[in-house]
Amino acid sequence: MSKLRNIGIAAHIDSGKTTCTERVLFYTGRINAVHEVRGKDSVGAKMDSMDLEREKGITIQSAATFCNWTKKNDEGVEENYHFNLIDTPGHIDFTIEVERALRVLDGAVMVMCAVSGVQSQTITVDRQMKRYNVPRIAFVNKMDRAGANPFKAVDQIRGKLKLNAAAIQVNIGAEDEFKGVVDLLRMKAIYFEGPQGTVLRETDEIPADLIDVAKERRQMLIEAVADADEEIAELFLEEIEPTEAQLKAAIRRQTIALKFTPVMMGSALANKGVQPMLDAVCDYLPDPSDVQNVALDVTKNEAPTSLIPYSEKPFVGLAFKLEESNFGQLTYIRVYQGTLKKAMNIFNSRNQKKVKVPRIVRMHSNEMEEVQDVGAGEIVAVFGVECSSGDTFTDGKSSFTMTSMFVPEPVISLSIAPKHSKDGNNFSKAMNRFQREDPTFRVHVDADSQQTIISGMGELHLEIYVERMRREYHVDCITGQPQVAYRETISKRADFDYLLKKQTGGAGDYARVMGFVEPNEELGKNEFFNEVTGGNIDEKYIFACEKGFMASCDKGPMLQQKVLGTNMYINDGATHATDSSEMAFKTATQYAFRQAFLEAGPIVLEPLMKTTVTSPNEFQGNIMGLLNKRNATINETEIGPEDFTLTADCSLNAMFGFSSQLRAATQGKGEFGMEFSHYAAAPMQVQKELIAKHEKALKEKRDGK
Ligand SMILES: Nc1nc2c(ncn2[C@@H]2O[C@H](COP(=O)(O)OP(=O)(O)OP(=O)(O)O)[C@@H](O)[C@H]2O)c(=O)[nH]1
Ligand SMILES: [Mg+2]
Repeated sequence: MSKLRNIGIAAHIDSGKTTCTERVLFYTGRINAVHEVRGKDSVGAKMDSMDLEREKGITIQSAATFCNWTKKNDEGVEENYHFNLIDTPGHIDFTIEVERALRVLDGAVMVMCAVSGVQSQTITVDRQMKRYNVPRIAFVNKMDRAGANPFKAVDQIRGKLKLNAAAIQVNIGAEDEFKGVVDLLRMKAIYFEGPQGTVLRETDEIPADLIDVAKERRQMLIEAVADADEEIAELFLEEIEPTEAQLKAAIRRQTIALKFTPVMMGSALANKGVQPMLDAVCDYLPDPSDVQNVALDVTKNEAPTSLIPYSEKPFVGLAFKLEESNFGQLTYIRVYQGTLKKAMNIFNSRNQKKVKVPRIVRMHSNEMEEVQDVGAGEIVAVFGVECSSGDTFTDGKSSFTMTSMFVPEPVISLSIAPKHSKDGNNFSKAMNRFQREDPTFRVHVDADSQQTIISGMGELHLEIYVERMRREYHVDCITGQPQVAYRETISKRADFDYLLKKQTGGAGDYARVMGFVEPNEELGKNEFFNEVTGGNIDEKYIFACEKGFMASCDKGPMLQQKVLGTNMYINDGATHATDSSEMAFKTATQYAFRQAFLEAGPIVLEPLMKTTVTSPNEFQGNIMGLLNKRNATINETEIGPEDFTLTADCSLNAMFGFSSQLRAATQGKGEFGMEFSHYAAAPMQVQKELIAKHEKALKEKRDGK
């Protein structure tokens, strides 16, 4: 177990995660030749196995693989390590892939670009790593690029991500002249030579012009570790130089304790620096037994219980990702405790369903290798186990469930329909599949228009599914304009007293509900409160009221968009002996809600996006102009020697078409990224327009009928 590492590679888009992973697979002997992302040989990297990924040169789905790395220990003895590795996508639209990888991994390599440093998605990934307490090492990639500066990245990790980080290497040369690194623990120079950097030449001779830099950086490293580690702090105070073993042990301790981040550097594309990074994974990232994993015991009121990664213990595993394959559903499972064996019965904690495990495989991107059993701490995939993503499995002897992962809300949606009606079957098959695989992709049929609406994290996210529908299911689709997912809320309290009374021949409808609606703090979950005393409304009718409230929140009174941050209290009412019914109370509550909501200072909310734009300095004026036109709030501008980066809050609504305008304004050299930040009130004018447009559409539909 001490030789097992479950690691993820996560970073900003295009920083070189897949290129690094390709090198890892090559140096560990897992693949025989290196193929580049967007390479001229048009083969494409192993981990980007989907055609779409290879065409676009981006990762869309995370891919898992495993490999063995032989490392010399401090006594010079070779030791064999086993890695399970997940390469994740950088584009924010596929962020759920990062989320669920980090949920089950023990450690991560955060890749950064040596020119750009900390970028918008670096910040997102940082947040995700912090959410699941994932220890990490940082790898500053692209040291061969013009303007590369690894220490700028270190400063930004410290400044922007607020992490106690220090370089454990310094670079020998940079840009075209980048040759290798100086290892600051051993004070040795390492050069990467031979074909594809496979030959490591180590020497005690540090280039003369680097000796001072290396000494200074080593001192900074010791100071940073001393900030977190008592043992090193004591030595530091007594001005004793720690030994290599002491320093290494302290870096490992504090990295695992999330109090220190060692930073390394290299260039995956130029085949430099990857092997020491693999050594660092062994040296500094935890093995499964170094990490605390907790499950909730359902029989003991969900008391948290530590899982013990012993293969002899009862089995507990978490299904963190599903994939439809030619051979049926493929379920990725992290084994937290016990052993998973072929033909064994496992139980889904959510519904107690028993399933037999017909096949266990280890994944190597899109290929698989069958295995008979796997022990604690491993990551594998199984066939024939129907479940949802996030389900916990046990051997039936315990009732553990593990907390699931954070799933962000979709912000953009569009209507979709198959072009030819004969494709209806495949269309729904694909929709079902995509929805089960990806919790951030939602499908619903609008009750009024009968249109199928898909929602997701961004334009690219939805575009990819439409394209996959065409390629994998041969269904051409017609799609509507992308729509922003607006929300509705209120700004003050309003009381209601609503009487529903209808007499239509036989039994009538009667329900009276009284109470108020009120905004809750910070756009929280909508809540319903029953404060009726004295039995004026029967318990079962209260339940119907709550249902009415839920239905109203699903389709708000202004735009029929979801309601946020609104509480409803019912404190009195009246019931009729014969005419009251659950239906009547449900309906009355919906009317009451509508009335009160519209009196409670209603607001249309729109998603604000944290937007990061990077471009050569000469275009700064143009970009400012574009953003000002969109009423963006500019939070930060950082001007580098050639490029500048700015972050701004922009409404998603105003950002449609931005990518082509940015391209035009920067001769194609500007780039931007967008990530959902929060909901905020839309400008008054926009609110009015949206409501008017919605009412017009409603009226047209009514008249049409
Ligand atoms: N100059 C230089 N380019 C690199 C380096 N590593 C990767 N690249 C290039 O950067 C581009 C993106 O590389 P990828 O490996 O696909 O990056 P990624 O982080 O996996 O991207 P996503 O998965 O889409 O987020 C490709 O064109 C690579 O050839 C490097 O060390 N130096
Ligand atoms: Mg990639």
